Amino acid sequence: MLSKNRIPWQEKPEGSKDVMWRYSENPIIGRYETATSNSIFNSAVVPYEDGFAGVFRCDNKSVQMNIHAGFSEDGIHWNIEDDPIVMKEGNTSMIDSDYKYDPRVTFIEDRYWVTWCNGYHGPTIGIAYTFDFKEFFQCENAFLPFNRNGVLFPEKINGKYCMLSRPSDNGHTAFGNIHLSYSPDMKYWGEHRSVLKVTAFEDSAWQCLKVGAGGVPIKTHEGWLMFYHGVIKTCSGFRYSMGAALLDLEQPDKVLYRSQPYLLAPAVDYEQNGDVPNVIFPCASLHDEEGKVTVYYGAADSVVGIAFGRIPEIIEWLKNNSI
Ligand code: BMA
Repeated sequence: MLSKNRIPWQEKPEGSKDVMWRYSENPIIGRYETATSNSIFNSAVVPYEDGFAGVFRCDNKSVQMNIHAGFSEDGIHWNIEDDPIVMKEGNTSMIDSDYKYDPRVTFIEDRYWVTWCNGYHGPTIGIAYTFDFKEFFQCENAFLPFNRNGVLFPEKINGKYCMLSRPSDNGHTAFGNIHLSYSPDMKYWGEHRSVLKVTAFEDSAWQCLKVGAGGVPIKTHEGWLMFYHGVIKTCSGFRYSMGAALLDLEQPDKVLYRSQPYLLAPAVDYEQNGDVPNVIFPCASLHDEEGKVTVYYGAADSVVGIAFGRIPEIIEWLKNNSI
C-alpha cells in the first residue's frame, strides 16, 4: 500500500462501459529512451522512497535482451539507465546469463526481489535481490529450463516464498499453463502445483493457446488478484490480451474466479503495430488504499503503456464474468 507515493491515475472516460481503460498519453515509455535501445517493453515498477523504481526490459540495437534499472518521481516519466544491470553474486557464484528479459519486481520483508526470464541453456527463471536498485545480487535460478514468467507473491504464504511460473519450450512456445512453487529460502523450489490452464476455444478463445502470470498478485480481502496474459493463435500470429483471476489467499493454487472476457486486448496503434504486433503483456501494477490500480504493460514488444481500474469493480466484474 502506498501513502506518500501517488500512483499515476486518470479517471475513466465519460460514457465508457469498460472495467479498465488506457491512459490517454500512452505510451509512457518510447522505444528509444536509452542510448542504445531498439525497444523498451515488458517492464516492472514498484514504489520506492518518495517515488518509484523499476527494472526495464531494453532490447538493444543488436536486439540483445537485457534488464536496466530506472527511477521516476511520478510513475510516468522515467529515467532508465543506459547500461544494463551488472549482477553481483547473491546466494551463488553461478550467475551465468545469456540474456535477461521480462522482469518482475516484488518487495518482500526487507528487500526488492527481481525475477526474470534468464538465458541459461534456454530460458528459465532468474532471481536477484536489491535494496537500492543500484546493486543487484543474483541468486540461483529457480527452475530447470525451460520456463518463463516467474512472478513472486509479495509475502510468504504459510511460511514459504511462493512463485508463479509457466513451463515452456525453447522457442515461441505454443502451449503454457500457470503453475506455482514454494521455497523456504529462495534457493530450493518445490511443492509444484497447477494454478491456471488455457481455456477451451469455444469458451474463451483469447486465452485458449497459453496463459502466463502478469504482475505481482495484489492481496485483497477476497483473494489474490492476479492479472495475466492469455494468447490465441490467429491466421496472422499470436495475439496477447490481458485478463484477471482471483486466487485463494491461503492456498493460491485454488482459482476462485477467472475472467471469461478479456480486460484489455490489442486495439490501438501502439499495441497493434510494433516489433511484434498485437501484444499486451502486463508485468506490474501499482495500487493505493482507495482501490485504484494502474497496470504497466508492454505493447507490441516495443513500448510501455499503462491502464487503470478500480480493484473492487474488477473483482465484482470477475464474479459476474467468470468461467
Ligand atoms: C513471449 C515473450 C515476451 C513477448 C511475447 C510476444 O514469448 O518473449 O517477451 O512479449 O512472447 O512476442
